[in-house]
This record gives sequence, C-alpha cells and structure tokens, in this order.
Amino acid sequence: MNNLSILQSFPKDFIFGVATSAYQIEGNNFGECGKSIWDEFAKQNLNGVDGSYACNHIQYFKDDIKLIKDAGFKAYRFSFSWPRIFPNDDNSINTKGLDFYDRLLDEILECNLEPFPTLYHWDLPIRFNQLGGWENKDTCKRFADYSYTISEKLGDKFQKIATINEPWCVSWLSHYLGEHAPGKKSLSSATATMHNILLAHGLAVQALRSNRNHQIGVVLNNEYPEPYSQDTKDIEAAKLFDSIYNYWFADSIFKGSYPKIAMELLSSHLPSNYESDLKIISQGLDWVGINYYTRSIIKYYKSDDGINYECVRGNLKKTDMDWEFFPEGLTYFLRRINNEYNSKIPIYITENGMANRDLVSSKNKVFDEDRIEYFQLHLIEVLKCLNEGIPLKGYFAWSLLDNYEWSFGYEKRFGLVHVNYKNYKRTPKESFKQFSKYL
Ligand code: GCO
Repeated sequence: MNNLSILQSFPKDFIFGVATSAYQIEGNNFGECGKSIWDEFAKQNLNGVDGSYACNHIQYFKDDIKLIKDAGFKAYRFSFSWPRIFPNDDNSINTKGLDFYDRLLDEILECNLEPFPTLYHWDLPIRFNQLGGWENKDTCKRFADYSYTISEKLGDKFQKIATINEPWCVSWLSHYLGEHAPGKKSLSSATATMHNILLAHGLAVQALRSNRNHQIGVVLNNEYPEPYSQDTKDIEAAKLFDSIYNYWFADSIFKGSYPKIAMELLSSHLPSNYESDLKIISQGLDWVGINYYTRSIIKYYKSDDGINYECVRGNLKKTDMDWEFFPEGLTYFLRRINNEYNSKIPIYITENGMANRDLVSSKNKVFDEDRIEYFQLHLIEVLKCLNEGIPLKGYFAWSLLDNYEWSFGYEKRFGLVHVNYKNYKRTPKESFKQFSKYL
C-alpha cells in the first residue's frame, strides 16, 4: 500500500515544500511581461504552445499559496521572471512586474511559509538572444545587475535565494541537444554556455552579497549514469556522460576546476581566460539544491565530435516522461555531494517528482497512485541519508501544479494539484492529500 506516512519519521526541523517556476505557471500575457527565448522557441518548434496563459498564477496566486499552506508545507520554491521585471530594451523596470513579486512574497510570509526564490529558471529575455544569449559573456554581467536589483528591491522579504536552476539544462540540453530554448546544436555553443552560466552564477553571488547578507545557493540537476554493459566502451561512455552532466557543474562550483574527462573534449571551446573566472565561480555558498528524477543508461555511440555516447531507457517502472523509477540514484548523489567535496554544505532536494497520466474521476477526484509511490520511494532514500548524517535540510516536491512542461507543452502533468487549463480550476490530487494528511 502506497502512502506517505514516512513523512512522520522526519525530524521536526526538516522542511517540506513545493516548487514551481515562473514561465511554467504565471502566464506571461498578464502584467506587461516581456518576451523570453521560450516564447520564440515555442513559436518555431512547438506550434506556438507557450507560457502565455499557463496556470494563470498571476491571477490565482493567493489561492495557490493558500493551498500550500493548508497542506502543511513550510516552504515555497518559485522563480522570478527576468523578462517580467525587465521587459524593455532600455532596461527600465516594469513596476507591475516588481509589484507582483512584492505581493507574492507578502502572501508567502503571511502564510508562514519560507520563500525559496530562484533568479533564473530559463526565461532569458529575448533581447539578449539577439546578442548571443548565454554565449555572450555580457549576458552574465546583465544577470548580475538584475540579481542586484532583486536583492535591493525585494531582498528584505527572503533570506535564501538560488542563482541558477539546472545549469546543465541551460547549456547542454539547450545548446548541444537543442531540446530547449534557444534550440542550438553545437558543441562550441554548448561549452561556451556551460562556462558562462557558471560565471553568471558567480557574478550574481557577488552582486547579491554586495547588497545584503543573503543565504545563497545554486540548484544542480543530477542524472545517474548507468553503463549499458560491462564493456569498457560503455563504461567509458558513462564516465564521459557523468563528467559533462554531473561533475562539470559541481566540480567548478565546489573545487574551482573542470573535470578532466570532459575537458579532453571541451577545453578547446572554452574562453582563453576561463581559469580566472573559476575563482568567481567557486565562491563559497551557503547551501546547495539538488534536483533529481531518474537514471540514464549510457551506451557507446560513435560521434564525429567525440561525444561518443547515447542515452537509452531501461526496463524499470516508468513515469509519463518515460523516466525510470530509480530512487537509489538520489542517495548516490546526496552521498557524493557530501563526501567528494568535503564542504559539509547544507543540502536541499529542490526538485523531485513525476509526470503521470492521472485518473480524473467525475466526482472531482484525481487518482495518482504511482506518484504517491514515487514520492514514498524517494523519501525512504532521503531518510536513509539523513540517518547517515548527511546535512539534509529540506525536500521540495516538483510540482505544486500541473504546468507548462517545456517542449512537452501541457501534456505532461507533474502537479500535486490538477489544473484544468480551460477554467484554471485547481483540484488537489490524492498525492496532495497524502502530504496534507501526514504533514
Ligand atoms: C527542472 C525543471 C522543471 C521541470 C521538471 C520536470 O528544473 O528540470 O525545473 O522546470 O518541469 O524538472 O521536467
């Protein structure tokens, strides 16, 4: 029987929250929000299915925050939209945008929730794209300016803040695999972005700290690299995947260096003075967020550019994204972050959850038994790590609401709460009720 009674075994000070991101829920047709690279990407590649309306969170935000509170969660992770606050070419502030976050933060605080804002969750203002986007170092400086403004205007309403969400997605997924905006497929673009997004993180840390004493973190996604076979070629391929996907970001941030295996293929694409940037990138942080969903099975595959692997899926139970249930991978990464970097930094699981084909009954019930199982299996791993003494401080379920799942549009439902996109009605699913019951 799947249930979330395990929640009762966690220490009292362990924080449970839910996570969302701006572009995926807000609705950028509202409030004079500017266009981002995702609007352009959706127009070109997704038949225009974009975040124009999304969950209309801009109008329903009070209801949404109330849901979080009523369920008994203690924290809310969300992101600021850069194009909502700075929609204009002259970089002037959209007061409506700033005001929205001001009211959102007030509401969060009034409900006794701890805000966990993120500065960048993929909605780069479109004007930067015309100048090279994240391939242009100047974007990093503009990001630091934007970060400073957030700290100055809203920084009295939160302590914790994350700079970048999932730098691997911003760089590799979006500039090498071409699956996310801006949809590039080039090794040199990807490498430049893999470096610049980290530099943007570092410059933002400096900007935030120059204004206030924030508790600053970054959010890294990890995917477990399982070799397809014990053949040396597959094992080497899995190491290369691991080096690019996981080690690149953690090593640079915690050790100030890039991993050797990835460097053999990528170093020639890095800017000449990259080493001096690594000092900025590796400034000490106050916490780190880990997003975890699944594993990848890595198979040797000869490619002209030397990225000799492909990812395949295995035979374990799968989510609607075709991602396998592999909770052991979460333990693996929590131990790795704690042991390999010797930073003893507080760790939050900032995203974990699954897309599911939920069963919507006529009686306003939404059954998502598999999602309850997914959470249960992962929470068992989290508890195991806590008992080992890993400094885990909190867990955020992805996601509060069904929302815009990037290149999958609205088809994939990750929410604890069902959203009817015709009338924006929210219906708590059974998984949400399990959280409420045991929190
Ligand atoms: C992520 C993203 C989310 C996705 C989720 C499911 O940070 O990967 O934050 O935006 O919706 O991961 O794919």
